Amino acid sequence: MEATVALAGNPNSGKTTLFNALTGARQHVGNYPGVTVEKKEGSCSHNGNQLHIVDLPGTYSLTAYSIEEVVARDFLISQKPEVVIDIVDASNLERNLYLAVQFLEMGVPLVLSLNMIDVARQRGIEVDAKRLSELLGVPAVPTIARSGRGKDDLLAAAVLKVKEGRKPDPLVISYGDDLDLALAEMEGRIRAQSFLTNLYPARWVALKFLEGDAQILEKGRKLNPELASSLEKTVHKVTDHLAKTLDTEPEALISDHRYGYIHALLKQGVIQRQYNQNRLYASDTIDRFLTHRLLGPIIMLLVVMGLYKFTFTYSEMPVAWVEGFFGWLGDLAAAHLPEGLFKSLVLSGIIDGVGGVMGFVPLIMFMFFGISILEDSGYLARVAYMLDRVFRIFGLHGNSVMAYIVSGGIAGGCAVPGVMATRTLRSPKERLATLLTAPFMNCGAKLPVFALLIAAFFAENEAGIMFAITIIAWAGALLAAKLLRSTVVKGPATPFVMELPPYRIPTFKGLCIHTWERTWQYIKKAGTVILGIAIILWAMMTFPSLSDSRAAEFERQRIAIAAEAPTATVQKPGSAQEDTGLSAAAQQLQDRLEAVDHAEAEAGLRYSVAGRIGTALESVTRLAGFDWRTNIALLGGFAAKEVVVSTLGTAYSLGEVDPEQSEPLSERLANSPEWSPLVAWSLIIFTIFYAPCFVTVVCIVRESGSWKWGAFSVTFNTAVAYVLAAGVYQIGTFLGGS
Ligand code: BGO
Repeated sequence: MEATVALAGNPNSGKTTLFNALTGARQHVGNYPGVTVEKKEGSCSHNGNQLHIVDLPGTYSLTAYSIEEVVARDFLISQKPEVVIDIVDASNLERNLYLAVQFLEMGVPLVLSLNMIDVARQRGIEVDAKRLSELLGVPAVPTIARSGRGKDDLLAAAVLKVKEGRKPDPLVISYGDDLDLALAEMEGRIRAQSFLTNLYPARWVALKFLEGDAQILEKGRKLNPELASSLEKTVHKVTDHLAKTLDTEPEALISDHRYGYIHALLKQGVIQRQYNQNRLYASDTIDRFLTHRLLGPIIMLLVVMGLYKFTFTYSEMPVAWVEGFFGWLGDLAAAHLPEGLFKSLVLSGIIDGVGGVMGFVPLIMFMFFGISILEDSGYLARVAYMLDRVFRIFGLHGNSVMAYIVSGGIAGGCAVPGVMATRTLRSPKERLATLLTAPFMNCGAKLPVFALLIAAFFAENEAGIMFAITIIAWAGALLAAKLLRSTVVKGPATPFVMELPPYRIPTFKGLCIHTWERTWQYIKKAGTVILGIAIILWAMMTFPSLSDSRAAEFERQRIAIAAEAPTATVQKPGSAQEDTGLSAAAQQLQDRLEAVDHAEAEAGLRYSVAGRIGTALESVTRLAGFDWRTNIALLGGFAAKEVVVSTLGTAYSLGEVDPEQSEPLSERLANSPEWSPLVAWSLIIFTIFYAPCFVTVVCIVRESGSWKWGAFSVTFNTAVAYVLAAGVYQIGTFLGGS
């Protein structure tokens, strides 16, 4: 076999020494074409295999900052050596692996030479080559170039790599929310137009655009000026955004995350320091407490609990203001609109539907603010790091943590980017198990449902209940993952590495921008999708209306009651005279009339399309404690989870005797005989686990590449949700909790 082997590495890593040790006298020196960079070539043989060795210029990175970097990169692309041996200085692994990670991101077949292992040892650093190789997925061979030790093992590993002949999948590192989203979006466009993809991986091209790589920008502009300029526009947008929110640039953030990746990698048992060399950085010192095996999880739970306490305590007043505003708006519309369908649409459909969702904007804003602090400071990455260990037990991967957190692991995320974040997982099985279970997390849309039920039934312990909901979601997701990994998505586990970016003090401006962006997304959704769905569901709950004969029957009942007491003053509840005192007979009359009104409203709702669907499902859902109105709300929740609240708002206001009497939905539920804390728990459980919203299902289909998994997630999740909710309700009822 004959093959070309490129030697690469940082300056002073021992590249020349190794080159000489490998090639001996069989070498010659020239120049790379067109530049004055020296090119050394030589040859050697191993077990009958002929290897042509090319010494690449020493570089620290693969971005076109210097002529050496451009030469090294161009050689890899134009000559396509069968294997690259990256010589890393084992006594200075963190910095040297920076280049190795970039080779892996480029999808280059790589073998690591852990050189200067003797120097590392002298400095008290013991490197576990096997562990490093396992984590990075490439061979790592300890060498001492000066004495030639390890030379044969290195050649053997290189020959084996050539014989494998498999082009490795490029390494995907997560660069944080902002960059990952931009990268995914740019990658899609690059792939769609096969832009430079004959030379480089699509994500790598996107990354180079973000890093402002002069050579790739120039190549791109020549090849497809239109696409290049649209990519640059995205880069400008991201750059502005990062400058405002994190006071940094894409390039710096990319480098932070790469170092974070390496840092985390080395922490996973790759390096053992024999004695303290005072080389601990500030972040390391903080990490000693925050990611401590025992202290870390306790601090993490306290932080999450503190976040909920902060959110519920400070949002209480503004939530009341917004609710008050919608109440006032309802009164205003009730007073000024003429009786009829339009009034019902405005009051029951729009104001109660959208108002119910908008009422939670302050709460969501506070929650997002708290989460932005955790995220921007770098703490969230530590949470992920700590949970890594737990994830392996459930057949998931360390990188699954980020997908869970983005999906709402700390309440308030969204499963759509969460499902997309699973792209950082290399094993398809682990990726599938993650994307199927990430929607169990408590996304921002489920929050209003929980907030409503907590306000109605558990107002005395809001933060505690929210904390319990978080724990239930995590436990459920992990157990479901374990179940999937032992059945439909069986397969071996792969090693994991996570990025730990250094700690930063978040800027107030950045926190406000991140909070506002997410809140605005929520408000926009309430004003568009949810408004639309609220109107459709209102129509479904209003039509067809009761037949004339049935309406006339209720009217006859009213007339009959009124006729029994010709002298009593009959009035509507809530009117001004109500409090002035009625005689006992008049009060009794009024109650009877109210009962007829209520029966008519309920009969009307039940007769409607939605009512019929809800009622048809009732025989099954009763086991979980849900009546037909809740069924309608849950069906609406499949379009978007916030709709559960808006639909309950509409259903209960349509079913009310007097919809003009503005009462927050939470009070209506608390006063309703169909509801109890047990029903609330059952609905909470169901909401956590049942079918993801429609957009998430589409994303699951796209990411898994099959409708089968989209359909699976709808049926599997709903079945899990139903079994759990019915279990809770039945056991609770048995114990006398209803
Ligand atoms: C001098 N172990 C040890 N201990 N040293 C090594 C090893 C190893 O595994 N590998 C290389 N070195 P280059 P680049 C030197 O030159 O190959 C040493 O830039 C000296 N020179 O011997 O040049 C190697 O090609 C005077 O050391 O690196 C060399 O990648 C005193 O690392 C240096 C001491 O190797 C760099 C060392 C006049």
